[in-house]
Amino acid sequence: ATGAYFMKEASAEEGQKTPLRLSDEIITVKDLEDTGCLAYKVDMSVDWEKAVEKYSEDVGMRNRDIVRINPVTMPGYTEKLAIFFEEHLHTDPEVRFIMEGAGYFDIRDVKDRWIRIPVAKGDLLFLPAGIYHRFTTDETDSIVAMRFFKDAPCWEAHNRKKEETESMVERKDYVERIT
Ligand code: KMT
Ligand code: NI
Repeated sequence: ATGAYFMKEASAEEGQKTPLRLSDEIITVKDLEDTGCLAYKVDMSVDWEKAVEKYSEDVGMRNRDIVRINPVTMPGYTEKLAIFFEEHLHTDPEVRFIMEGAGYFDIRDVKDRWIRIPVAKGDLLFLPAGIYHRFTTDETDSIVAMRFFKDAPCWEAHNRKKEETESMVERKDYVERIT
């Protein structure tokens, strides 16, 4: 198991930061792999930086930064979180290592269902280029993550729009690979 599950939409009572679990059905490693996503647990009691660095280099990401997402130290937290939670894709993979705190990455599976992947300290997550996804903090409102990128930081998010994102070459390549 991966800790991931099919999720329901947030309601007024249950906001985006609650678990929003749809059923008891579990998502296996194989299910996640079918979407092109990978989730690893890194043992942080040993030299985790070396392991994380090696992994990111193996997937072609040579640079990194650290983002601290919380309402106390992050300017414009509410607006930033709204942006993270807009369904979008990137032209590069999204690789994150969670150093502190917790949150949720939501990804679309091949049938366009939302899968929620809870992440916490020690989790290393790889989302392929072209997959629709979003992120939110959980009710603890705090996460520290290492973000990896290729050469220059390229965070451009392409919000999902039928005509535009569906015709992107990275989207087409992704869909071809997973189907
Ligand atoms: C993203 O791309 O959504 C972010 O960088 C924020 C999440 S990292 C835990
Ligand atoms: Ni993203």
